[in-house]
Amino acid sequence: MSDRLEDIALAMVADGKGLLAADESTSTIKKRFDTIGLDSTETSRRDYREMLFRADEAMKKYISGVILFEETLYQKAADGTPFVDLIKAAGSIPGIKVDLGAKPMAGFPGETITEGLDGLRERLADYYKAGARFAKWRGVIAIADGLPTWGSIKANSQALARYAALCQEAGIVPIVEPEVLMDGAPGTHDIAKCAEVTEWVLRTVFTDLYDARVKLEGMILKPNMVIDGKNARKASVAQVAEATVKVLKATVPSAVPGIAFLSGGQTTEEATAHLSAMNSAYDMPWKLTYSYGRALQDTALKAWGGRSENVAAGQRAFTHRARMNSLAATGTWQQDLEKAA
Ligand code: 5MM
Repeated sequence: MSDRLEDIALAMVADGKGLLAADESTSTIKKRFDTIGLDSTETSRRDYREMLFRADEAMKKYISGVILFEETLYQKAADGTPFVDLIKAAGSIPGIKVDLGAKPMAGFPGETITEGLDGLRERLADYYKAGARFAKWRGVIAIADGLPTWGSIKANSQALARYAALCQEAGIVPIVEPEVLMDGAPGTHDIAKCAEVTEWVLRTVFTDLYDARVKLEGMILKPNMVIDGKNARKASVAQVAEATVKVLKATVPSAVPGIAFLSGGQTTEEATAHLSAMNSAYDMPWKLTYSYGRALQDTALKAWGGRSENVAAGQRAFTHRARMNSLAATGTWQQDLEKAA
């Protein structure tokens, strides 16, 4: 595999492939395991992720890369094989979440700033040695009464740009993830509000990326879709697709090779339907694919339930979701394929 940032970025959004976001931090994976009544330990986290990474068909055919949490990057499967080697053997690329989380932003009640820039150059060098060829940093923007503020958008955008520049210096492709939340409180905004905020955020981010001298050809954008709040869902699949494509066309330069969406609290099937609707109905200058966490994992997590006898069932569920999203990435998903399965 070539070491050029441009080639890695293109491989990440290869036809019919997308990213598996398996970078839940320790507190997030605990919340996920709580839903199946499983304790989160180093071993249970290993077993869960090993189930996913050993789902051969999914990994080889549909998953171009996996975003890992630091623990997983250095972790080994039960038989001692490093996870990085398992992922590479499937022809997929290991990546690493490098931000240290969204923390309350001083002076900005209800908003967060993502931390992790101090010492990042040194950490990136270590992650590169460990095999990571792309990274991810997530800035979080909440919509509520009077929010977001310009102060929080600007601070998060500048942090994303600084992070992206450091990644490229280290030979690592940055995934730039500015997430406008659909499931933050109160989650009652309409789709027009989401469009307005997403456009504001993306315009700011691309200005800051330019100012930071980030090479657009060597990055991937991971945005939210333009969608109404989780507690006010009304927009149809076609409306979400139309509004999302409109905002992206207005803000994302065509030099960016690919856009890989987060699912952000959409149901698994919604996330697939929206992606497919965009790819089937619009001509776009970039690849549009998935970088889903929950939308790729939820059904697999439930089918597995933390029990070794259910590993095959969990892998089947994961493979099915990955295949459906692969079809969506080429605009050829149909709802009856879900029922058939
Ligand atoms: C998998 O979750 C990622 C990390 O979350 P925490 O740092 O809060 O543990 C998250 O950034 C994720 O990669 C994206 O939000 C996409 O996941 P979803 O579930 O929204 O598709």
